[in-house]
Amino acid sequence: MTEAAGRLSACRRIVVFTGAGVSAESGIPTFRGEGGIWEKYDPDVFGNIPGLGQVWLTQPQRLLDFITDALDTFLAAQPNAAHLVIGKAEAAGRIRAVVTQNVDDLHERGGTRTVFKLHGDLYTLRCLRCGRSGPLDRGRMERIRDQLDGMRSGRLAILKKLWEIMPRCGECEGLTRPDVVFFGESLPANVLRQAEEETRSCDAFLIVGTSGVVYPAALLPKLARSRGALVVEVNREASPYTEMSDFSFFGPAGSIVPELIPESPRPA
Ligand code: BJW
Ligand code: ZN
Repeated sequence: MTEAAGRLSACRRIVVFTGAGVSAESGIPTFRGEGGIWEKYDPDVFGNIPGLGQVWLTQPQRLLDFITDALDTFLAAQPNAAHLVIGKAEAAGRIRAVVTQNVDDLHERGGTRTVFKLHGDLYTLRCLRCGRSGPLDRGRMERIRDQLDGMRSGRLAILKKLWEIMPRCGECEGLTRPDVVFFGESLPANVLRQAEEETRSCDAFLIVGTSGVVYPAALLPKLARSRGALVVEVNREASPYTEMSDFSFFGPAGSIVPELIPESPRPA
């Protein structure tokens, strides 16, 4: 650990690449593995738009449960020690950017300013009619959650309620959807391009809490490696990146990341 922290402290352009594991200690479950979201909600159904549309029509109660679970979880989550120390290291000029697959706002709330969100943002809505984007603020999320709470009154009533509470576009009143990237959808091209640029030019690439199985995001560590960056991995368990990493640390991100990038500024 001391050696990896020492090597990182000499780096001036660190890119941090994160997945669901960095937010696990904030109370947001990961997708895969024990206790993951997909133990409860089948990714073949809940991981893509056609699947979600089908659930809406045939099992609206399941969709209601999915939305309620998501709102409860995201509204309660707070940045943990990993998000906070990453934000402080960026402010101290040690980290260039965070590239995240997460749709939560915990890096931003942890103080990081440059966050490239490869899989979109749960707190942004996109209009299905005119394409404009707008914020989904926490107050609005709370109101939706309260409207859904305790609603168990038959399929048609649930369908009607879901239709009523779906947020509308402020410009054209069209239906909106969360600006999140589901399977089969393209990643935001400009975000991916900037993430690749940062990755190509970084001197260290710190991977935190991702299973590394979802593409094209999964290619970034390989890009960093091919450009000669120091690659350090933090995960609860071995991943596809373990073999190619210079250092791998297995344990909770909230304990390990603060040890790897301690708050004291790097030597000039
Ligand atoms: C801890 C910890 C702690 C736990 N501390 N660590 C065949 C081959 C290759 C590619 C494809 C293929 N078939 C289809 C594709 C493309 C597809 C893909 O990659 N699929 C693979 C799964 C096979 N990709 C796409 O579709 C992407 N788009 C695309 O490619 O566009 C072009 C295209 C268009 C049309 C057709 C084909 C291509 C889009 C990907 C979108 C991903 N979206 C999701 C959310 C879905 C919405 C929802 O259901 O809510 O994004 S999927 C999900 O996985 C989420 C995550 O961002 C992403 C990555 O997961 P992550 O973050 O790694 O989490 P986990 O749970 O997997 O892992 C957590 C890790 O943390 C674990 O390792 C733990 O050990 C660790 N951990 N606690 C430290 N405390
Ligand atoms: Zn609109």
